[in-house]
Amino acid sequence: GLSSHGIQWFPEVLTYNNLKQLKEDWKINVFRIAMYSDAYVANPDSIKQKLINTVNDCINLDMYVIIDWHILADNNPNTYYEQANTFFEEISSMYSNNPNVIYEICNEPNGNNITWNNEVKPYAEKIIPTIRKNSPKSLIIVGTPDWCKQLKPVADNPLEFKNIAYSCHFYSGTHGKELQDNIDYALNKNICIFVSECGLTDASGNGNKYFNEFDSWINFLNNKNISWIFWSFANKDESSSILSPNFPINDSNTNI
Ligand code: IDC
Repeated sequence: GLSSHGIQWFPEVLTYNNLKQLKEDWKINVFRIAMYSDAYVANPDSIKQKLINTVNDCINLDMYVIIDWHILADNNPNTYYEQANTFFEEISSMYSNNPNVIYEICNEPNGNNITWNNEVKPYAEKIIPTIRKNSPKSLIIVGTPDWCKQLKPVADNPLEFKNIAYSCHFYSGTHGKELQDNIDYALNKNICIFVSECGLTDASGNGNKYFNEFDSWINFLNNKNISWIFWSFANKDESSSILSPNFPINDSNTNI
């Protein structure tokens, strides 16, 4: 699948026509909507409306759609816990029991003091029941510490809920065998891993592209039946964007 960039910055490319081409020509079957939590908190109504429009487009195209509460600069998922809880309460009642919709409750917890046991797991233990109350079987993806690389503490102390996947994120210019070993450690403990974001640049999202390293990552994931989503479907002038900056965003007949 593909991930949007932050929908507060690059909403124009998220049209029905573009999503339809991604499904029919690019053969993606899952689209991730990255809704930055700090942008949402600053401006909830307009960002939520853009998210809802795109979720509806994906459902109408019969794709999976991931609603990504994209924490990043806010480091700790508990920073905006109240807002996250209200958001997931509202959105899960709107899409109650819709099998297309997948919930990603915190993009990338990060920072030295943000641990699984003390911060991320307690957050998940509060948000997951909020979603489950409205939508008992929905797949929920839970972010892991250190920008979704620290899988061992999670595998040693997983959540008690069913239908949970844990996210692992890689950028092929930065991450390699050490992270793959973490995935193997988790799989050996029967932990479900979902690569809800990855890229072929370094972790900055810009600079060189590392195609060979990316290919070997995809072979590794395919061998283990792990889903992956590419960052990003945007026309920003940076190496991780798949559209060029002069992509004609206002032309509804454009072929991607
Ligand atoms: C990057 C964007 C960049 C933006 C930056 C800060 O590509 O344009 O300025 O975020 O908002 C992640 C994050 C994702 C990052 C991406 C590349 O989830 O938001 O996007 N990345 O740096 N984790 C690892 C890499």
